[in-house]
Amino acid sequence: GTGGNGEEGGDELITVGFAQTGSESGWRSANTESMKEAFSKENGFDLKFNAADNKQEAQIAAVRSFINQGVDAIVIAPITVDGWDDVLTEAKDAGIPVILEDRTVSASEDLYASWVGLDFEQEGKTAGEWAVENADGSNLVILEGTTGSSAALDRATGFGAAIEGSDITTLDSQTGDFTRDGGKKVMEGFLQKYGDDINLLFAHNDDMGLGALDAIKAAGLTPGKDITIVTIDAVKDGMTALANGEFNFIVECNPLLGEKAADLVKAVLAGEDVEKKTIVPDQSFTQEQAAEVLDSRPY
Ligand code: GYE
Repeated sequence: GTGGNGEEGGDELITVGFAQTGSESGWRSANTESMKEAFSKENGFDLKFNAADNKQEAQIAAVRSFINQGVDAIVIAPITVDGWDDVLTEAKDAGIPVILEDRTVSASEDLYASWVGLDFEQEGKTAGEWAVENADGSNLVILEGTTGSSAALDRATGFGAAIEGSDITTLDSQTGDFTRDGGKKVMEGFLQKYGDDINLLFAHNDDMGLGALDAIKAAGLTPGKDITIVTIDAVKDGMTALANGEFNFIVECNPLLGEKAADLVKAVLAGEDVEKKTIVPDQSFTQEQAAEVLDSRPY
């Protein structure tokens, strides 16, 4: 309006609905923060944020509500790979482009404009290769991420391929839902069942590994010594445990995807051709490397 509302470019803000998984982990907090920062008013966005508490139906309902509100674009961090065809088709029919961030879906590529995320299979492979090199002959238990999520499925695939043919014996593998609490409870069960036969733990994320530390200590065992621990994410608390010698190896998973996602939304709305897939590179850390970089980690 001519009177002005004091809000610079207020009329031209791009309305974006972001359907986040929930708030299950340190990685997720860092990802949410990165998204909120990138989709800020200063950057030209009006962000509608929803976190679905890791419930697929709630996340689909949030996307449907964004469609009904007529947002300009929708960003989804899909909890599970399956179940997206209907609502993505509804978005497409409504002419609302969808950008995926973080995890992938099994739905046809025609149903979304672009995806930015990580190579979860490679993360699992890197973790598995380290385990074979440094803990061959061990008895392994695995804390899996959320069942049906691409992060859990692909990490399991990569890790499994890397340890195939080694002398690592998998005693058990169960989901801890990517949470500290889940990791703690499942690890307690593993320790009750297998006792000190367990000498290797692979957790699909830092938080489950951190929860498992409590269970391991309560069982009178020393994490990082009696049980070698490999995790994925490299968030602050995980890196602290690694630098302290309680974890043995972490494969990084970069949560700072906001800027790239915001660029993709702008490009797609401007009618530009964009890459269907953007993979953000990850590194990995030993205990020594964690101690060196700990202070400079941004999350
Ligand atoms: O590793 C885990 C989070 O999808 C990459 O989800 C993400 C995973 C991450 O809960 O901590």
